[in-house]
Amino acid sequence: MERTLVLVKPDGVQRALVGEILARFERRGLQLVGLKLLAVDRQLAERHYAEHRERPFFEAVIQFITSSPVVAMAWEGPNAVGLVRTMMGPTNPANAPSGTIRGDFGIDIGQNIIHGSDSPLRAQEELALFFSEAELVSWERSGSDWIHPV
Ligand code: 3AN
Repeated sequence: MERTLVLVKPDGVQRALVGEILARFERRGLQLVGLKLLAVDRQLAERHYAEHRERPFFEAVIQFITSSPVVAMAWEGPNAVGLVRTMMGPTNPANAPSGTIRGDFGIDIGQNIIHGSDSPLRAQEELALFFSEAELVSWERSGSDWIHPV
């Protein structure tokens, strides 16, 4: 069982795509274990995007993620990290197939609607950045055995 962090970025929140995105993961069979709306400050943004510090687009992604609220979600399930990445589609929405979140809703690489952790290790680190332990809730969902072996 894995957990992963999803952020609906400022463009996704402003475009009222939160419900649509949440519903896709919920319907797929992932289980919601954390959820909040927050304004990301510069310090949190820099920690989240630390691996991109030397890239030319670093300042642009910091400006963007701090420009308007985001919705942070923690999802749990078998292979949750990979499943979310597949459902998101590639980083550049221009290359994203229809049926993926970026392929259905995006055009621009800078405004690509959603973030999902790219490995189980990063997921643990990113979940700790956005949620306290108390905000991540372990709960038994009735009917999980109709989605995957429990
Ligand atoms: P992903 O979000 O698919 O894991 P990353 O981690 O490579 O992609 O990039 C982080 C964010 O930085 C992306 N979501 C995107 O908004 C932005 N980004 C990545 N590459 C570029 C680029 N070449 N130009 C502008 N923004 C970029």
